[in-house]
Amino acid sequence: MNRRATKGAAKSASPAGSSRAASGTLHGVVIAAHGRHYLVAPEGGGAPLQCFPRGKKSEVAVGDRVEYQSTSADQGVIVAIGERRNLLYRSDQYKSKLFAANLDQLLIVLATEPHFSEDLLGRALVAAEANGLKPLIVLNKIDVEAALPLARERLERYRALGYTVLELSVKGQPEAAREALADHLHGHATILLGQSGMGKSTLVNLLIPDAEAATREISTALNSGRHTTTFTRLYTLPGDGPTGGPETGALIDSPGFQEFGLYHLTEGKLERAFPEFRPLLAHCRFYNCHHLHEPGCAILEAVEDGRIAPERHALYAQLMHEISQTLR
Ligand SMILES: Nc1nc2c(ncn2[C@@H]2O[C@H](COP(=O)(O)OP(=O)(O)OP(=O)(O)O)[C@@H](O)[C@H]2O)c(=O)[nH]1
Ligand SMILES: [Mg+2]
Ligand SMILES: [Zn+2]
Repeated sequence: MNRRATKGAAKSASPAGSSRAASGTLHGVVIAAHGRHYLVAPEGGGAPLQCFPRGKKSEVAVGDRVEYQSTSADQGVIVAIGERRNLLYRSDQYKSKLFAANLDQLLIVLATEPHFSEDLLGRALVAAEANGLKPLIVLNKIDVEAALPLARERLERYRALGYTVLELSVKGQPEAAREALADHLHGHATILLGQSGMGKSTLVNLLIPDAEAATREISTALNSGRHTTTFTRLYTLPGDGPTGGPETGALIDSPGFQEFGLYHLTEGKLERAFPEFRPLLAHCRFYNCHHLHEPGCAILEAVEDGRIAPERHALYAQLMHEISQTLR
């Protein structure tokens, strides 16, 4: 998939309240993705269908509203993708990988152990900001007391930037975790991102009563079946409506990952994705300042006198380098 194709994928959205369009196609929401296999929940209810996209390229994402035609009782072909509010994805020089579409929030799941990557955290925050998603950070497994002080210390910088950090023990104190998350999640479409083993699926299982059973079912249908999550899956939060579309509350579990390339960002989006840069951007000497080596750069001055953390500027510089590598 390339950038242009992603943009071009938008087609007519479905008419509200009806799953049957005039042309004989049906409407639904993509609730699971695993390679070219998708599960589509029919709008208006009913059992999900296993669907394949028409054509070779797979540009369908979890959270997409799609038009499909059924080919048998439980199978179908996706023929069109509805207009997207947004599309979260990662990319390197050559290819992109879709996370999900039509999101409101990005919940970054970290843990006291295994040791989390601050680079991935920084990238996830940038991705959230660049897509207009509200970022939330969860520090899970606070029951692992020996590792807690260091994890807290590493997150201090992000609290100072104004990001919400929720400290939880999803396994040790499930009720407290549920309570801490309820207001943040209700009524929003939230994707959980994080490295493997942080507790994303444990959190989903806490909040979605039948998630474990549903996961087993899909693992069978999509041919996986390991403990670690291998596909992206959308669940509707209890009491939040039937299909989990953008107007209701949804929670999206995703496989853990180690790389979060953002080669597709533009320079303008990138500089604005750092909240601590924003108030300074108008104060650089040159209007087209890249904030890397320029004289009179307000960002570099702030790094110099400690108002901006050098590590954050280093991440910015690395991401600038990456977007300059894109084959345009
Ligand atoms: N000590 C402790 N362990 C936890 C907690 N929450 C989850 N775990 C454990 O952490 C391990 C990984 O949890 P998962 O929920 O599978 O992690 P994940 O983020 O979904 O991992 P992937 O699917 O591989 O991306 C499991 O053995 C959980 O039991 C917690 O609050 N405390
Ligand atoms: Mg998982
Ligand atoms: Zn500058």
